[in-house]
Amino acid sequence: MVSRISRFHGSLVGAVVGDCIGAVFEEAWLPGINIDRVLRQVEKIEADNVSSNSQVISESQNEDRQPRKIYKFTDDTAMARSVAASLIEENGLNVKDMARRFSEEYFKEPWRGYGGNICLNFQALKESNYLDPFGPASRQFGGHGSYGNGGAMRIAPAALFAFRKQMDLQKLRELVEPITKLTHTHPHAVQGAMLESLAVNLALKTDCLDPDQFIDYLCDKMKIVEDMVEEERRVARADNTDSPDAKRAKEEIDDDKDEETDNDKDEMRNQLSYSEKLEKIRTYIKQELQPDTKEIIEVLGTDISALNSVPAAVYAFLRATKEIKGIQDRNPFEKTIIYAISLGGDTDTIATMAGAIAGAYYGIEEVPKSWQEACEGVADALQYATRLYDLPIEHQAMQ
Ligand code: F2R
Ligand code: MG
Ligand code: MG
Ligand code: MG
Repeated sequence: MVSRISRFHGSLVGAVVGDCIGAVFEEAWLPGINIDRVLRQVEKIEADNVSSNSQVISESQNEDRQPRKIYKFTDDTAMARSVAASLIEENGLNVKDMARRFSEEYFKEPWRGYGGNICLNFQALKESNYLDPFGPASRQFGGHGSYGNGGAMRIAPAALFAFRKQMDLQKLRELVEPITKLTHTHPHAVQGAMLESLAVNLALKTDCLDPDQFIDYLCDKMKIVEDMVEEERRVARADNTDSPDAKRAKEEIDDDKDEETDNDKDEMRNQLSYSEKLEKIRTYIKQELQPDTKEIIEVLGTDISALNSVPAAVYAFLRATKEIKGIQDRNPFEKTIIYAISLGGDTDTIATMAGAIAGAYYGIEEVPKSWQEACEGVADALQYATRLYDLPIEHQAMQ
């Protein structure tokens, strides 16, 4: 059986290697990548590592040796590190502290490949001295908030924290929702972060993976989450109409937003919800012949939106339990990352989310040493995982 500490290490390191290796392909935004191409990249990382290790042995004899290439992490890992550091230092959620860490990290290294709009958020947070940590995000996109996957891509440390504190679904939501809403207030972004955190949390406590049961659990929880988020929206709308001033202000905003709101509704009507996509995944996993990449991209999605990327990450983890042509000699963790990247689109983010789930199940022993040595940020991820694991346990039964 894989130890819990190995799973904590595996999850955070799995996320880092998914980000670093996936980032090699992200900028191309390809609609599916031939698995042999991804495999060649991985083999290059492994070969570089072997030759660099033999060079270390002969260091004194060969001073001209090439330094080994280090694969840089991107915004996905930069933000996950802030989530981990804040939860550890505060032994809980302090939204102002986390907002400050996100923003300071961005201004220190703005070149990490952040999303187009999130940068405006960091600027506004800094200018307001973090006094209204949810304000800037809630005003983005005409008040709809960002539906990007930036909330889900960074949430793995919160899933580990929730596991350590034995949180139930409600407590998990009270943790994940505000962490997400510091930058992403759109319901799809919040629900996506919930799905990713539920998947990591479940992987941590699963000893013998049954894909159908894994989907069952996620589907049940996501139906509850989807209802909760919808109900909250209805209540917020009703509350907004209380005072005459609020009524007038709301009418003005509504006039501005009428067209956009209709577009938004149309878009939501045309998309499958998370629980509907999970049902699709269930069907795929059960069938003998797995669907081709084209169908996965069309049905689950592989773009920068949360709704069109978190389900693909869950699928990649479960798909790796099956035969995948061309990479059958790889262990299931490696298969998860290689397959996730082969889906194309937002490769670093889908691979980071899939890596966090796979690492939480298979443990650190399954993450190749050569990948760990080639990816920037692995040593820090190991430390964050140890510190999260060492936090005091609180007793709130997991449901
Ligand atoms: N952005 C990238 N990669 C692009 C490469 C960057 C390049 N190196 C460069 O410097 O130019 N990757 C990262 O972004 C994704 C996560 O994005 P996040 O944090 O969700 O960002 P944001 O800005 O909130 O949303 C992304 C875009 O989605 C559209 N969008 C979001 N909500 C919308 C809404 N309600 N209505 C309309 N559009 C909406 C916007 O175009 C946003 O800019 C990850 O892939 C990460 O790796
Ligand atoms: Mg990125
Ligand atoms: Mg982001
Ligand atoms: Mg990305």
